[in-house]
Amino acid sequence: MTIEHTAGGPRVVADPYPWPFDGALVPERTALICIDWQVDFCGPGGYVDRMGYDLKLTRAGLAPTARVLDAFRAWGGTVIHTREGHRPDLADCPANKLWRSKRIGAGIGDSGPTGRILVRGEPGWEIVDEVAPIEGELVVDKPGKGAFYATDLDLLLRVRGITHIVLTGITTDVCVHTTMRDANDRGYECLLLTDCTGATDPGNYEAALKMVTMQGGVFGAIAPSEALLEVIAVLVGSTSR
Ligand code: C5J
Repeated sequence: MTIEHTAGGPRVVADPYPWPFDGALVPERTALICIDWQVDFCGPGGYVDRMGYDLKLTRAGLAPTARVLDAFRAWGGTVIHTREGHRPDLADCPANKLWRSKRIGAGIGDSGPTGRILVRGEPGWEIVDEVAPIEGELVVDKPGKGAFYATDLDLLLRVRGITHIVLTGITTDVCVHTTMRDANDRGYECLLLTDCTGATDPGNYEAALKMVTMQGGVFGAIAPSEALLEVIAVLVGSTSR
């Protein structure tokens, strides 16, 4: 993999353009957002498992994401984790979301091997150990698919002066995409790491990645994590000299 060196700084070799557009990749203005790496989406007995989908697909991005987390933490960028879930009384769960989940056999609030499905505080709602938050990292709880809806995520980013966002998480076509689209509309420069995300359907995964790259990068860009790690290694090296 080669790095794209420009006057603004090294850029990630990404599709459809070297990321970020302005070459300004600095830890003070960059956040890694890890979306919904919860037992409910990638653990046995959780929501996705109960719906009958293949957990291998949603777990595939765990090891690469753990490597990116290590590098990001060492570099000094902001790390934010999100969790999808509802209040125990389900007061924040729309009736149609509840109805659909019951219809597919994984009713939100129903009890199962990992506690009550998609309910805050239950074992299934926790982030899995491989990519768990560490002391000082921000965790955003969200009732919907997008991480900006009904949360303080935008405020957290703006208070810190974040302008660039790297996304990992599950599922690519649902919560990751909704969050990336919304972040893009708000002016954040986004990169989705292709091996650090997964969907419940391989076709949807591929389509979701392709959608990002249309129109010259309609929602930002995509790249394998290795491409980002190479750039971070250069940036870390240049500041420690
Ligand atoms: C879904 C999510 N797929 N985290 N949630 O319902 O993508």
